[in-house]
Amino acid sequence: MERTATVKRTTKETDIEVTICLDGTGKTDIHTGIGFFDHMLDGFARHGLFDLSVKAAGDLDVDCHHTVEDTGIVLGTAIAQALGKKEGIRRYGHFLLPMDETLVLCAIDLSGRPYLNFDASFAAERTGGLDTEMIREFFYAVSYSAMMNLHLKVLDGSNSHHMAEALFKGFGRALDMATAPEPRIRDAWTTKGTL
Ligand SMILES: [Mn+2]
Repeated sequence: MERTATVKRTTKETDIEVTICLDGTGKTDIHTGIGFFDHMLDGFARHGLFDLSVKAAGDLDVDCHHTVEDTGIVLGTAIAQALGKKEGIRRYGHFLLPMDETLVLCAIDLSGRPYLNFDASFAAERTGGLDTEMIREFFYAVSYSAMMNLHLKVLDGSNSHHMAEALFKGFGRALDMATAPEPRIRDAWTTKGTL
């Protein structure tokens, strides 16, 4: 059975709908109104082999803040719903993603205890229509709403586009590993009995 979820969230600032299938092939349909953010979410889904649809209409006349943060909340919620009880999965995932001069580390524990360790500083204030300071806010929102432990570190890098893209792709790869089925176990992989 495919693990999939659709989550809709509407506030005075944004109107967002996300559908994710964790057992997909990397098919995407992403429209946030921020071209660079679409490019990032596309890289995340393609490299995680998730099918991902994102429709976000936000107050971009203010700035990109609400749209990016709220998309993170809805995506994280959809990931949590698609995972359900997290039975029979690997739980931990990690990846080292190189992109030209950039090297990014991502490590994940689908522990049920949200935590973000984000270590990246961008030379550019903006990549396309995305304020680079929003990249941390996005991952913070995802980690808390999906209740995952998420470590993201740019170990090396100078080009902000590469750094951002490597973070999203590395996150996709690591999440694919963490959500992958582990046929040797039937329950959640923990000594506590539940995640
Ligand atoms: Mn690119």
